Amino acid sequence: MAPTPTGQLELYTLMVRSRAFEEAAIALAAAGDIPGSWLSGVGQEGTLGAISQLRPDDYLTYTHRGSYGFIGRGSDPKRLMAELLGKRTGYSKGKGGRHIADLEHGILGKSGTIGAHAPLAIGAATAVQIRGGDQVVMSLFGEGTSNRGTTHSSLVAASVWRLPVVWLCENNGYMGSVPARAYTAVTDIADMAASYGMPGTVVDGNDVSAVHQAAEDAIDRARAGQGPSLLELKTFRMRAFGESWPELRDPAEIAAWQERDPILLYQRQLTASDRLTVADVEAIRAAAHAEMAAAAEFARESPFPDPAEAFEDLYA
Ligand SMILES: Cc1ncc(C[n+]2csc(CCOP(=O)(O)OP(=O)(O)O)c2C)c(N)n1
Repeated sequence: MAPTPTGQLELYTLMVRSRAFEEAAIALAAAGDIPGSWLSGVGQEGTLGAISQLRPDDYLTYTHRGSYGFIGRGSDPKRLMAELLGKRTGYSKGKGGRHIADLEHGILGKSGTIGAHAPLAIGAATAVQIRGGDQVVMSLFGEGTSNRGTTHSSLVAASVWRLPVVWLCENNGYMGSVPARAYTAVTDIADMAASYGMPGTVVDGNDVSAVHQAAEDAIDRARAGQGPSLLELKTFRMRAFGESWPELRDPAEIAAWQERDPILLYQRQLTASDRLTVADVEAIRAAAHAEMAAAAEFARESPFPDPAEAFEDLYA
């Protein structure tokens, strides 16, 4: 079922706010304010069609890329940005950097070791099952990460134990600058679902309405105790692998995907059906940029943690 008119505007606004966060983070990275490299999610905001449907008490395990998962769950952009800059006011008190967890919004971590978060989804889903709840765990991974052993084992476990997991593979076609055909023998990761014994669906990841529809079915199925599903969202990242990395992909390919920018596509859909006016677009964009500029300012002005805090919050 398509979102209501209000839901459509909310979804569009989430996409624009996510993009504005990304752009603010890119500027901070260029200024040298973000330690390490920022791995931008620009171009992959169509995934919000799935994430935005989670209930507040559901769980999300997230990849290394971008911020839209957090914005989609309602995380505070100020605390997110502060964490990226390693500041004490950040979600992990400045000790996680871009590997953020926001437990208040059910985000169990942003993977540092790729594929390491898939078993976390199994843990959370098993807890839901033992408690007899109806929460859903959504777990994102890239097509490169689909080849990790932890990902395979987790998909098998989810299926065998009929766990309420929605696996979302964001297939952006590249791992670093290496095209997927060089490291994956199948064209569609969704084809692998048959071997795990769960439904697998290929979705146009840049068409947020299509993502919404496919995710709704998978979420319903998981919530009803019918087990996991695998959705493969075909998409593209518009930035290089990381902000400190060179862009080695074909400029013509990047330009072609620019035409299929998920925000632009949705904007066209909504304006064509009179859900959105040009004035709305401008107002939503201006508000998003002001919000993220304030988040960047907050992050810049926040203090670094005290060195003495380095040994706090450790698990031993
Ligand atoms: C176990 C492990 N190996 C390698 C890396 C380095 N690494 C970080 S992101 C990444 C690429 C992952 O590709 P994909 O899953 O397709 O996601 P994308 O970056 O395309 O969004 C790699 C190899 C890592 N973090 N962990």
